[in-house]
Amino acid sequence: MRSWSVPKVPPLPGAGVPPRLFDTAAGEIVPTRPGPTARMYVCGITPYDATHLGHANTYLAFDLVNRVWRDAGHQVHFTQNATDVDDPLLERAEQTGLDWRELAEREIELFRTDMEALRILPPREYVAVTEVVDQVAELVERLRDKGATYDLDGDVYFDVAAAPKFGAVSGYSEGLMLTLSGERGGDPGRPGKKHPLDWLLWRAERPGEPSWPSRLGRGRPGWHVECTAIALANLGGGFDVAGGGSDLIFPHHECGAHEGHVASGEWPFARAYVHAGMVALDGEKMSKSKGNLVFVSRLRGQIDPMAVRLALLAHHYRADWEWTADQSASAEARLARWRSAAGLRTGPEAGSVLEEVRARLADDLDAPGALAVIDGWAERALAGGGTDPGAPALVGDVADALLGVEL
Ligand code: 5CA
Ligand code: ZN
Repeated sequence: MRSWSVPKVPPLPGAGVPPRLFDTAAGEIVPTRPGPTARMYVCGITPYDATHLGHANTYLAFDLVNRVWRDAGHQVHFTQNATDVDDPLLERAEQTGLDWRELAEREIELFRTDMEALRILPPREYVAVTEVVDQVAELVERLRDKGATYDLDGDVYFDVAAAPKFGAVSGYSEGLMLTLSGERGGDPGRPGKKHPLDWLLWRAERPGEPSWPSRLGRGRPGWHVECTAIALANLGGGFDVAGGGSDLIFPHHECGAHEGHVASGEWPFARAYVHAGMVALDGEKMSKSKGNLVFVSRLRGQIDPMAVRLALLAHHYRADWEWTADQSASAEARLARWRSAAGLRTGPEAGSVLEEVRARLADDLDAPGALAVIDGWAERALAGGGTDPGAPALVGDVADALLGVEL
């Protein structure tokens, strides 16, 4: 489906280096080593409610990866899905009396507007699951042909015994996996399964639920396999980064990795699994199901979207943190300082600002460190220091190209 518009990215002198990133599977910060084209898959929204700050924080993290790769001279092939058919969406549609398709379409459109306002670089392919049900069914058939699945009352399950490296992405204990599977859309207690951690690949048609014809019978895709199918079809196996929030480590990225492994024979399915921290409100993870949300669309009606971006960048992407209203005010104040400084006729030399911001971001996306570099320059500039006439414009370009903050 339609992606969203591409923000301008000003060119910068010289080139940066590909970022080092914390890979959940490795349990440490590792270099990314993309080819001429870096390949990234980032899990998209389930469009049953508006984009909240937690979503924005996650997409912003991967936008930084995108920008840093580009600055290092790479093309970036970035793909994202939208889970436009899934239980929570169907439930919300039922509750609100809306058609599930209309609900999904409306929220996806609002998401596009939010991403544009935040200057998030769009994916090359933005794929709704309902557009590719055939591809997903074909992948499930491929897994079945490899002997990795079994049938349970018409539903198709992945047999965890067919995944010799199960656990390699999350590193979680079986006990934790069982708990999380129950909390995050799995069905560890369903009678008849061979193993509680086996997961659903294809859900046979139920009365009143949407379904599509396939050689597996009428039904709809299970959650994890949608992303595996979309990533494989667009990026191929062995892509550079699979991304999302840390709530996707298990079961979503774990299960997807083994589907990809069995289907393609390639391991690892993604070279790095990168996860953003959780944003909370009032002590609890912001989530559509809990309803403790700060919507991006509402906040950007109150403050400049670039201040929203700065408020998020003030936290390291891997940190779990809590949103408080005072963060709006400090982000606005920072934006005003940066704009004043970047509007001066002269300023202190800024070549070092470029190099230091590059170094901070290449080091596992240290955005707070990068902000501090620009803060320091702005303070010196506003104090009247510096006679370089090119410096204010260069700092403006650094903020825009690398941090996505247009001054
Ligand atoms: N459609 C699936 C992925 S295939 C999904 O998880 N959708 S979602 O709408 O629930 O979340 C979209 C993205 O935002 C995911 O990467 C998720 O990890 C992230 N996310 C959700 N809640 C938060 C939060 N409170 N803080 C940070 N990131 C979050
Ligand atoms: Zn996903």
